Amino acid sequence: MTHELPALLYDYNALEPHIDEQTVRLHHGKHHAAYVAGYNKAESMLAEARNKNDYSLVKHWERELAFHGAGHYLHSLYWENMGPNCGGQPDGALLKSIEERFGGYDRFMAQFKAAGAAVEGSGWVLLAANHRTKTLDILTVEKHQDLTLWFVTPLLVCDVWEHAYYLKYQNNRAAYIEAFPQLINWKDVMQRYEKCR
Ligand code: MN3
Repeated sequence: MTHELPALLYDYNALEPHIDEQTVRLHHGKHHAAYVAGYNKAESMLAEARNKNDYSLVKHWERELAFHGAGHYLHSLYWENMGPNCGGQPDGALLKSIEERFGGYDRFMAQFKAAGAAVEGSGWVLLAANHRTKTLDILTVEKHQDLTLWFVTPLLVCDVWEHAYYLKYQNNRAAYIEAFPQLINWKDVMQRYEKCR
């Protein structure tokens, strides 16, 4: 299976002023595209290893598979869970679950922002549905794949790699995270939650 870079559902400048056009162009067209290419490469190299029955580099390609594959999926979700004229708060079943789990939307968002700001190095913060506990979790990820928990479905993700914010916010990751809620497409997040319930 060949993986492809998904088109954005909005213009490159649609996330202004919170995320600038140049950042979105580079982030989507260069960074995300590189993860898609890396994912395809890892899959083809593992297929070649099976054909040749030569697993001398299997550790390397399995690592590449996880890094680039997770990068591709997280970025795909990131573009979908943002949009122009968004923000506000969720409602319905998702809001109810957030309230039950975190003690209210404001407490949820406070933890989400703090967790994102605290990611060491490059990574992500996400809201996920946990299929074992039937509740929600806020998780942090280093790189695209480290520190993950199994049996979860990411619902909302925020990229906190420097390439997501450095052109506009420089080293001030907290300011980028502070602006992020104004871009959240809660309709998309709620649809994802409905699908996985
Ligand atoms: Mn990124």
